[in-house]
Amino acid sequence: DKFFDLPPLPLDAEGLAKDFRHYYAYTFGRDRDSLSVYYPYKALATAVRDRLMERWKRTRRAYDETDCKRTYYLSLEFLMGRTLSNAMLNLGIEDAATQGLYDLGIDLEEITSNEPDAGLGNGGLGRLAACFLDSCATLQLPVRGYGLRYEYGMFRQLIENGEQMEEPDHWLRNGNPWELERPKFTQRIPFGGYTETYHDHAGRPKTRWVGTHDVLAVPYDIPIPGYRNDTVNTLRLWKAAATDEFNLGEFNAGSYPESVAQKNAAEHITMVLYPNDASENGKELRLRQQFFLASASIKDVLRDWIRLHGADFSRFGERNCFQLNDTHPAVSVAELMRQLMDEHGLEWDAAWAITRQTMAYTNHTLLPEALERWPVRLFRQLLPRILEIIFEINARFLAEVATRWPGDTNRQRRMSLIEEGDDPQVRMAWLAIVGSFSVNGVAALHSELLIDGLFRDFHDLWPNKFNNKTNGVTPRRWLAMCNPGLRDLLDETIGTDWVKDLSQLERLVPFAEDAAFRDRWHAIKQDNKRRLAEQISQICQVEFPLDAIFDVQVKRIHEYKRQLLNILHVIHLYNRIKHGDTANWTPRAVLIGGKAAPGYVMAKQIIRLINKVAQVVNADPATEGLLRVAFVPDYRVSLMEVIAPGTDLSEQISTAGKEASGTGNMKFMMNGAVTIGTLDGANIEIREQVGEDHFFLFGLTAAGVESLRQHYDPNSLIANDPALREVMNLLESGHFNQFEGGIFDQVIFSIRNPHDPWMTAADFRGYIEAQERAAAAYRDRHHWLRMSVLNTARSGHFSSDRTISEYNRDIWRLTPTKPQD
Ligand code: DL6
Repeated sequence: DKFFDLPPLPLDAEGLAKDFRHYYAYTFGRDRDSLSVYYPYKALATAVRDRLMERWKRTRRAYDETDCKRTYYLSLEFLMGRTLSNAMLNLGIEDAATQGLYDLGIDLEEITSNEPDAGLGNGGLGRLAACFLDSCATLQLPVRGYGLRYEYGMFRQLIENGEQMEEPDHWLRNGNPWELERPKFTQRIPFGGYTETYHDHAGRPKTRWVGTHDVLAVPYDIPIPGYRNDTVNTLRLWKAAATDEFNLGEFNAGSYPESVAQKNAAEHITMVLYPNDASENGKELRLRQQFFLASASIKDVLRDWIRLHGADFSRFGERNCFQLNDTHPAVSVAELMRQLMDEHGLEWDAAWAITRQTMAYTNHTLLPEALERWPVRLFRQLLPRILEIIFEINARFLAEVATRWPGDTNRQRRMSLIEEGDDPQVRMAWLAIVGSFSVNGVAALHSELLIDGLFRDFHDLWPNKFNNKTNGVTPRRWLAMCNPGLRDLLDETIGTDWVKDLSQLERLVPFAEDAAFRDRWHAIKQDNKRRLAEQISQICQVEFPLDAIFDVQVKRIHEYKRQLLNILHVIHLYNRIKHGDTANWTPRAVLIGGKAAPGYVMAKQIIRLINKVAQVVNADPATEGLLRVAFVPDYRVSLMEVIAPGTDLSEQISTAGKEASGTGNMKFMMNGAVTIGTLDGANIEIREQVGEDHFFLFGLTAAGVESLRQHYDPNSLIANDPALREVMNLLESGHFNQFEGGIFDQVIFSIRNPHDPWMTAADFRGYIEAQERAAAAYRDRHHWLRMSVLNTARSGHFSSDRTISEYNRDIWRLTPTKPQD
């Protein structure tokens, strides 16, 4: 006990500075000649990590000793961004660290800006997982994240001659001070082989999966600190490694290169994140990743259960919950069945009862191209035992459907887990629904559209399974950390409780009427705009004037998100300037950023168009002081931390019914931006919260989009709208691609196409009128500031703490548990 009884580490400036110097000089062996900026970061990160470590152990002990119910958040993506500043904020040591380093002549911000982003996700879905972990720790809920430790995260985006280029992101190159390898908990994951039946000692027929090629799953743990509450939860990421016997055979036969090649093949599983966010990946390696995550995580959970409770699983179902982040980990349904039956001896009914009591599934998209289906033949070859179990689940499920709707074979075909055809497919969403006790969408509209459309048959069968959990974002990173100026004003005005209880922001409402308060609000916004403008100037060589309205759309590039509509508006403004139509003009700085999936040709052309339009507009002396346009390359979490505080107008302009929720919309709102948007995803709830006078609404509704489809005629819309006609004329005349004829033909065709699923032309008129209203509102500074204050004041609902409290109330039912002293 004496050995383990360590005094708590100091949290003051002096103590931090002392440890910082120790790590810098002794652990990393640096001195005054060392030029690398990386080591000061690593030394400070290590000092901060020490302070998390003691709290981490106390948290783990408390969970074990109270034997509380637990939830496991299974996700192929965790878009964590940077860790250091967030860890210091949550520990409450930023001021001490600033002071301690200042005393050593070092600027803290220079250090924190040297941390690479952990880009282990594509966009909203992965960042949501990261926000959820922060909220779970802050609410002291026993939740553990499980994911993959990709060697290469989201690619880095470069723009060359207006086009997107991709570069691999080897984010682990310099090591990762936040991870702790835990080889003791390594698991063995089977692939390939075949199944055979045998009889167990009691003479019962059993199945086993044999002849497999196994891969090791090695866990790396990352601490997830709660906000100033001593809780530190865990994100466990699996890395693939070859087993020893994997290469021994070949090695003994004298084929060393072959043995190393096999080892590499095993390790490929966690080599790279698939960079598609809105279309299925459909590759064998991706299915390997999915099963690898599911199998390793479930083995880990069952091992832990046995450690605490022995091999009696009768209470496992009531004590554990797996939350599936989209269908990516949905194979977990069958894998839990397999482990319970084949490895722990349970009968089908007992295993199924446990599975249906523990699995919960969140859907994140209605786009048909993103719905995962896997060829049965691929399953048979890679995961033969899992396929057998899926067939059995399906047979029993279809019997239930037949009992409920006798003779309704169409319905049975629709609901089958197997889609018949030349190349039959496993429908992963159906597997997730059948195997789960809860199915939720991520915003009110999205959840309604799910049960009215895609999941209708299942809703008919099990209406009580379906629920909504509107997304949220963590106010720690997305307000307190990224907007220190605003944080200080909030602290002074309404006290400091808002960081843990964002509904407190409501207390700002009366201050929207206070002119002196609005002036202070304005000064902070201008500071944040200056910071953003400096970055844009450095990265893009485009100067944003601070009196302009900062009009921003940053998110993945996708046709449904309609960056194209945004750029059509920019062309319209440029055309007005060229015609001298600039009376009562509001200067405008338009910022667009986002990555296109590398194989998504149309999205890449849209990026190119944005860049070409920006070139022409910015180079034209007529636009000076009136209009600026920039495309910021390599949009990522750390960039959003600068963008959100400096934004005036938030572009949320997707085709209604297509954006499941959106979460960028919430980050902008919290930081006092006003939204211009359609009635889509969480925009609807944002508008309800802030009030219709403080939101610039335009466009078709989801129902309007569907009913217009039958007779959509973009060409007559273009012919009858002079503004749109002139925009199309500029585009079609090659004005933005003078020496590169034809490069935008496909984009232009999509606008004129009567089958354009995204209906860009239909919303053009409403959009430019809403933009006009926004521009006029911005000219009245105090009117705008009032709206800005009210947006922040009414953003409390979009804290991920609220979302997670609802998950816990309706789905997980965990008891908040404090770490032990
Ligand atoms: O739920 C998080 C996030 C939503 O906010 C976005 O609206 C939604 O597009 C995204 N979904 C995905 C999955 N595939 N697609 N598309 O990333 O989830």
